[in-house]
Amino acid sequence: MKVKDVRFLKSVFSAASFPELPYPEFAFMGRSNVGKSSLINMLTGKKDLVKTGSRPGVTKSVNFFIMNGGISLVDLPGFGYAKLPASVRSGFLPLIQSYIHNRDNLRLVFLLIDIRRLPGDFELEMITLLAERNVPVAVVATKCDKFTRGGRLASARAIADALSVDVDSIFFSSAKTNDGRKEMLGLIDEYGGRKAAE
Ligand SMILES: Nc1nc2c(ncn2[C@@H]2O[C@H](COP(=O)(O)OP(=O)(O)OP(=O)(O)O)[C@@H](O)[C@H]2O)c(=O)[nH]1
Ligand SMILES: [Mg+2]
Repeated sequence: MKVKDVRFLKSVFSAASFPELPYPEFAFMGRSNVGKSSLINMLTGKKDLVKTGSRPGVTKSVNFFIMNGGISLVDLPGFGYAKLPASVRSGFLPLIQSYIHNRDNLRLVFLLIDIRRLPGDFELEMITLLAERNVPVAVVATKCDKFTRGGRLASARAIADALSVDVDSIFFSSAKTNDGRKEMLGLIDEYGGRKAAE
């Protein structure tokens, strides 16, 4: 898929304000600081489309973008960060949960995990919730530029074991080197993006 254009649609802070859209939707989910916003910038080829930052908790709302006039991309706030107080850490969880429950056009969720970390309760809970809603999940190991090829594979194996998924199903991404861009855009195509944007 070629990204022809992408535009910001709306930022919302509650489920009541989610826009009704006729497009297939793809969401980016994961802990704070895993690189959700950076990945959207990388996939769309627009460096400054979404605000990113070195401190966790940059994205505080659910942000909707329209790609190629017919695909909706959604940047979600992050969940958890060990260094933040528990109240802040879990504050976005209800919003993320209501997002999953309210989007009938949600075709696929990219669940991002920092390649240097192991998934925990949050990721397992999201996988369960998404399975209950029959929403496919693509697990993405982000920031793969931090490792050599061998290191990547070892980490992907550990992530796959923790989530009980096949290691070959894990995508690698880097917002620095554009690794994974083609594969992830291909997945968006496959899950309804191409038809939508024609
Ligand atoms: N080396 C490297 N750094 C990355 C990559 N992706 C993101 N980062 C850095 O990680 C930090 C967090 O990136 P964001 O894209 O803001 O992360 P986020 O998941 O949207 O974070 P929240 O909005 O706080 O939940 C920033 O300092 C980015 O520059 C990557 O692929 N490689
Ligand atoms: Mg963000």
